[in-house]
Amino acid sequence: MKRLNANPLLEPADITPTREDFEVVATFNPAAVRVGNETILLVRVAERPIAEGDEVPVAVHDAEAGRMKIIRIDRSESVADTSDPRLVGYKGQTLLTSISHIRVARSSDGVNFTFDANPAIAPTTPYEAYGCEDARVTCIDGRYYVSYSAVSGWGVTVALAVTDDFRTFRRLGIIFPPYNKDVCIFPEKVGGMYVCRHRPFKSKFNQACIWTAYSSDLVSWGRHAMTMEPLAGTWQSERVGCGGTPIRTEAGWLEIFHASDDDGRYCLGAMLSDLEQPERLLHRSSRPVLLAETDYERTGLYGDCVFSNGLIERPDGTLRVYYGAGDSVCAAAETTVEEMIAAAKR
Ligand code: MAN
Repeated sequence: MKRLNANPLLEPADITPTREDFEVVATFNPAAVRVGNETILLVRVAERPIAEGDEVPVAVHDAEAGRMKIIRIDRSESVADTSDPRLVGYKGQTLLTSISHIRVARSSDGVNFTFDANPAIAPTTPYEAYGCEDARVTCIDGRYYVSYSAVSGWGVTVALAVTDDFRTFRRLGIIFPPYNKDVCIFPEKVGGMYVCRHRPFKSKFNQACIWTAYSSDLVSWGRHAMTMEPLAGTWQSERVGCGGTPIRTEAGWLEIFHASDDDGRYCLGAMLSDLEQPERLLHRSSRPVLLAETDYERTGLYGDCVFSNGLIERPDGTLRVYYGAGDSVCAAAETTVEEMIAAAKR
């Protein structure tokens, strides 16, 4: 893949926080879709209350009260989790050091983006108390379905919303219970059913694998099947998860997935699955198609990280891969369907 010279495309300085007492810490992991002449990104915007002194301020959305609750954790009270700056331990709970919402950014050239003035999907339901993260968007019969992580003290779940205009979004509820994330919906039915990928978390018995499921209404999912496991001793040893909307090609469904190794380093890979039975993996790349190399990928809220949930195929067979870098900014790279098929088979 070739990175765009304009990278990073969006960064925290490009947006004003939702409140004067908040600061934006990251604008990353964008879903991507072409609508007419516009490229639309659904960006994860992570904010936090501005600290006053030696504290870790945490914002949690209170659905009943309909507003944010700020918890000001004295550093002496917090259980420092130095392994992950995204989390903070407090009174036996694990909280997030930032709260995310999903925001639309628009562009006529796919490179220069402007954020909408207001959030598209912001914490509202009790399942979203800790935030709405990492959207993926799929156009089916002219409507746009958005899946995202809804995070709360009840765990990481997957929620679904639908929009026709990217201005108003209607919530369709939680489609996967905890712990699950990384859901992308295929752009067409296979064997008369909708298809998606999902990613249950690892446990003492299982690794974090990519699963496939089927549905007749996009809300109730079944016929679950394990599709792709991590590979011990490689760049994809710790977890794998799907990327943006799969693309139908002659060689199978093409997808750009993310993977992390035992050191928590995130790379992108290419995979191909059977057109008629997408739960059947055909090929996966033995080498990453993108790994964190530039400054904006190696540093940030969580460095050494490239994570893609936005994939756009252009009519000429070129691919635009939108991705989050260092859990902090949005970037994009360019490649072709042919090249990614070859990479998956390599
Ligand atoms: C992980 C990371 C965070 C995210 C939480 C909850 O720790 O992906 O960025 O906020 O999970 O989803």
